[in-house]
Amino acid sequence: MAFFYNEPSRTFNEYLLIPNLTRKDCIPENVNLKTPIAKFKKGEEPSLQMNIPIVSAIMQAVSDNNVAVALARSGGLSFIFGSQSIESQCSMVRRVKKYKAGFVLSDANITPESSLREVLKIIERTGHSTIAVTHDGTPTGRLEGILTSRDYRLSRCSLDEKVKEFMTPFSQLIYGKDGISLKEANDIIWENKLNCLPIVDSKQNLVYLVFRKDYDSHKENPNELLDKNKSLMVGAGINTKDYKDRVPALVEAGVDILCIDSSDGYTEWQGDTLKWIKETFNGEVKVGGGNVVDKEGFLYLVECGADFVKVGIGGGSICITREQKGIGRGQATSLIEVAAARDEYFQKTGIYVPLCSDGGIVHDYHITLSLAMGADFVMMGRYFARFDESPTQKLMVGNNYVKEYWGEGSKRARNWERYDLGGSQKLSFEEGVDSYVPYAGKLKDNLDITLHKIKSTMCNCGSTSIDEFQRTARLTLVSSTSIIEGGAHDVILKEQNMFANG
Ligand code: RVP
Repeated sequence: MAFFYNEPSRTFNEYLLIPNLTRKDCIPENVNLKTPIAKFKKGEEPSLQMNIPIVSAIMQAVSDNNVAVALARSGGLSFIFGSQSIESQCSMVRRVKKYKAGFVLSDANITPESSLREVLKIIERTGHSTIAVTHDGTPTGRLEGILTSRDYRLSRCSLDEKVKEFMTPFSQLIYGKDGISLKEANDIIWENKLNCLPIVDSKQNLVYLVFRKDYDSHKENPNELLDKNKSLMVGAGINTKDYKDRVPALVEAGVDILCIDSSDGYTEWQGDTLKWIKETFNGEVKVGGGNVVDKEGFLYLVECGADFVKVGIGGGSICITREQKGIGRGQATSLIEVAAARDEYFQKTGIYVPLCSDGGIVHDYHITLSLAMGADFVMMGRYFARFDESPTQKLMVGNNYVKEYWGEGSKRARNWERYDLGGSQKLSFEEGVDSYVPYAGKLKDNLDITLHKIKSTMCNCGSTSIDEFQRTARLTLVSSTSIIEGGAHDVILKEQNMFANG
């Protein structure tokens, strides 16, 4: 006979926190949200930590290099989506690793032999009017010159004219040397009335461009998540098919941590992938596994070498796995069971394996609940898809701005590997939807509010660190009628903001 769980599985909405004594030192400014992201031994400092307990989802509509930069600058980490070619995923990772505030990798580039016609196409594609002319047309090739709209007159020039005939050549350019500070670059820009300063290395290869406007908007960010070379940290999603090619390329590109991206991680394919990575890189490359929803799945992945374990099946906002296949479990119940298994494993072995709660975060307080239930960090897709930095289009629907957001298992992403269970049969069906989410502005502005709410709740519960919070939090189940009591009720609201959540 099949096994039956006695209790129904539950979601975050069914729980609330009970305040503990708030000491006078429990104020949001004193709350430290540092959290481990890879396993470590009892008593040792975690080898990899984040400054906030938040990562962005391994999804085309969420985690490209722009979100990765914005999130790492706020202390978290993105896992760049894996449902793209190895080359383009590595190029996104490189862009994050090379990022320096105010210094940008040129993304409009051309060769000296190209024509004005091709220049116009690049301007249309990128929206940039400053174009770097490099010997091979790459962002880091030998710099031959710079092109701006001041260099040609469309009414006079032939579209066949070659770039080298009208560009400003390197010999006439003012440039900065690699290693120069942003302040020094900005001084050169102002002294010479420039809009853009190219930065080159000792071999005249282009390294960065510095634009006047970037310095103006540059703000210090004390929470930035940096590696030992002071580059921003970034993760990447991988699959269990092409990992022998993808992982070495990502490591070469400088990735800090990997995560196997699968809706069901309790598989031998995932076990093989973890073991191969651990053996091939002598345990030095960090990799998470998942997703799982129970003790068995957790232990399996940890024994195969996972550095962290991702929890959750079917709770994602765009996910229809539960409807399509009938597998999954309420996110809160999954997390509570896996966290208990993790704590037991820690008692037994002295090794602490961080947990990531993935999917289904609708309100900010769900993040706080996840931490109280034992997660060390959360992964969110919908949350980040709403921001300026996410890779998708902003559109006007009705009277509201929205952004597109689609699941990795939707026809649009076609990331069938995430759901594939091996074998030669190639029939695929959708496990995700294509949708809109309300546009919400800049990542940092929203994240600052979210973090403030988390810190405030932790203060109510008498905690100034995640570790303390996990040990001392008290949670209660709520009845369906008390859920109604929790919202505004029995009043006529003056303003109905349909898009308020986050
Ligand atoms: P959410 O934050 O609720 O939007 O959920 C994001 C999570 O949903 C991802 O991290 C992933 O685990 C899951 N996902 C992504 N695509 C799909 C799908 O198409 N079913 N599900």
